[in-house]
Amino acid sequence: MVEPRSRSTTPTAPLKLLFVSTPVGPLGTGIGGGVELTLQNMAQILTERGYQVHVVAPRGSTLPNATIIQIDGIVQTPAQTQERTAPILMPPDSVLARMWDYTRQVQTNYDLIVNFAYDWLPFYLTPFLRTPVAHMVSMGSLTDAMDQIIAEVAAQAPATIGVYTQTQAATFAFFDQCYPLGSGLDLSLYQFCEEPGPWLCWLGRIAPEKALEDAVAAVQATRTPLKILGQIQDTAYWQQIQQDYPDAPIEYLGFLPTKQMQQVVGQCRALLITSRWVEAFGNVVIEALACGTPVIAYRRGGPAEIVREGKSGWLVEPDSVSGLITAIGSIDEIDRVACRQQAESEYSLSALGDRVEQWFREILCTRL
Ligand code: HBI
Repeated sequence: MVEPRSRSTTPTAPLKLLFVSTPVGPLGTGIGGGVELTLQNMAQILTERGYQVHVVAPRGSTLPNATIIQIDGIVQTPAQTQERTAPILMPPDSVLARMWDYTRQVQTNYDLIVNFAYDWLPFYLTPFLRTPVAHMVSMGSLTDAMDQIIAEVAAQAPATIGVYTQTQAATFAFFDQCYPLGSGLDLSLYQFCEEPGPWLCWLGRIAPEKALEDAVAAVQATRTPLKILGQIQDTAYWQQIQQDYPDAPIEYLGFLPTKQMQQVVGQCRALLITSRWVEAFGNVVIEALACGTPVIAYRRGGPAEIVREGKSGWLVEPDSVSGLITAIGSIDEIDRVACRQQAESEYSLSALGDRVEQWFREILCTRL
């Protein structure tokens, strides 16, 4: 009897990829926020699947098991600190300019370049380059100059504008030309914790757009101890919070690497997300769910797409401290096992890897 032929899917020859990092700071320092984790996780799953991944990044960058080309130069001003009408900023001796000059020189060694910078230059250079560029857009609409240059690339090179969520895409006029990728984590790095301590936690870059003061105001009222983790990006802002809430039950633990961070988050009753701005995604949300820790978040941006109300946490009226206080009182209604299960079904590294491979295929076949 003739054996039925297995449906042969033509295997895509493993691609040679060049990842070009965010220029706001070295990878591994936390200054690059969520996009650092995205770059690291994409590099990990694609390397595991046989792709060659090289990473161009500012000097001082670290990345587990990836080939990094370290580039000198002045880091870029964080885009979220700029006015909407801000002109394009390029410091002299810019690390961004140098990373892309290097990329120009080596481009023919790669099948695809992936840009992780939320900056004007990589988008402007895209049509000058012979190797196709995929753009991982890490934030929602912030400035007119970025909106305009991304729109031009979206029109010239379909499917090359990757975003985290539909909510983030919706902040752009070209929302229907964005390719939603969600995110993903190496869940083996996150231990499920069944019995938390009394603490709540807050995790992220300490900067005005993250509105840490709302979380501090809420725990001041409920007298629930709050552990704070993350990079202090705006020192004056952090000092102001401590002055405004001198006897709030808060403890700052610094920016911890994933292993230590997840241990702390897993022991907490809930993660508080208080962002003032439209978070593109909210990696910290799926990091908490992976530990079994429910999430209390403003109904705004990516977290509002991730948190399942009453299942993996509570969504709160944006900027409402009293809403946070009410949700804190209802945390024990959430099943911590359901939180971990949502991370496993929707945000595993392999789920992200599938979505990214499909994205690359769509870009390259439109190029062929
Ligand atoms: N600002 N200019 C600029 N470029 C980036 O790549 C950038 C940024 N601000 C924040 C940021 N990237 C990352 O923290 C994102 O994950 C938000």
